[in-house]
Amino acid sequence: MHAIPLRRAVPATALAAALCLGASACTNAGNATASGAATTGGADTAAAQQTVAASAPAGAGSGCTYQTYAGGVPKLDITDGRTIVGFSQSESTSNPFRATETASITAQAKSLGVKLIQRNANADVNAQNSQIEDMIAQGAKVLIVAPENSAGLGPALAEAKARKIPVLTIDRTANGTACTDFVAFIGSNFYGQAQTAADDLGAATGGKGQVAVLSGTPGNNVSTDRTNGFNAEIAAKYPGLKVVASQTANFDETDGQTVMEQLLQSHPGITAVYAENDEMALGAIQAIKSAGKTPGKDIKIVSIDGTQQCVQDVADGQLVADIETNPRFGPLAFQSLTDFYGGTGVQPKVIIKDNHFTPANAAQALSGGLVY
Ligand code: GZL
Repeated sequence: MHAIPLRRAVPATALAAALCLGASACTNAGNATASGAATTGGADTAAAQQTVAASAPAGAGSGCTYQTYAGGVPKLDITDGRTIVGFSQSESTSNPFRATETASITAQAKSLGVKLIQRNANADVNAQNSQIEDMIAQGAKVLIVAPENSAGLGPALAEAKARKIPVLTIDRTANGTACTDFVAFIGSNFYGQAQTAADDLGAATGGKGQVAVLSGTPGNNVSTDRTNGFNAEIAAKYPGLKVVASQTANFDETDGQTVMEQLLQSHPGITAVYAENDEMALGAIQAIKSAGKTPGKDIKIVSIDGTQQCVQDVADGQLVADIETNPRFGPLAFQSLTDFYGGTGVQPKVIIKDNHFTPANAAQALSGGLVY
């Protein structure tokens, strides 16, 4: 097995340090914290300089290994060029988050000599089940899965478990128990992202106004945490900010524009928007402009993902801030699998670090190659 090189973390640059979310020292995006850590982010360097933290700091307790997972599974060398690893992507790569996520997994697999097969479920959970079962039939012995939603993958997870095929979930969680139904979860701190979004909107509005929430696809932990975290922070700190409407736009740009048009008609007093992802924020911006209003002036908008167009919109003043959802799971996912088979073990919840793009750093982040 080729050990995945654990390069020394590149010291955070001044810019990278300025991008950090949360109080913790910020290092490179591929870095992670063990389960439970409150970190909601940290600086990133350009993806090319991705570093990978060990799966958990020493002393974080023994993690999940091939000996302890689901009663024990065969020890494999995933870099032998013969062992097949299957990657199940949930949504279309038309979304830059998905495109970057898929590219990161694919690139890391290639760099390690991993034989990777992959499928894309286009946001259809039934398709994701059958595609996972198909990859198992094609010979996949390990699975990396970005679940479409938290429930619904029972059949695929059950088949994988019955065949002693470990499943590593990234990006969203699947219902079940770590180290029993899946190895672990690697993803952002979505609740913390939402709290930061609420604080950004509170600052931009002076804590007053009428807020419309464009929520993500129902039925997954990302939408749930981003809604709950935002509402809790608003209630605790900004009594003058009233959520007058909250409606799903399914993480989709077209739906975001349609829903925003409807909300502007039903709530003409809207002065702020919280979009739970950038695709919906882009749609909302179009709707606001079509209504003859100016984003950033008449209506303050905050969003989550940190994609190129929206970070540019932050730099241009159309968005008040954009919290990154770091999709660069490749190094961390394969490091976790190395730890799983190598005996170090993988913690149940590994939080990837996200950046925080504001008017103070957006332009520099774009020119510094920190935005996907
Ligand atoms: C977050 C991911 C979300 C992104 C959206 O990890 O599941 O799904 O924030 C995407 O852009 O649709």
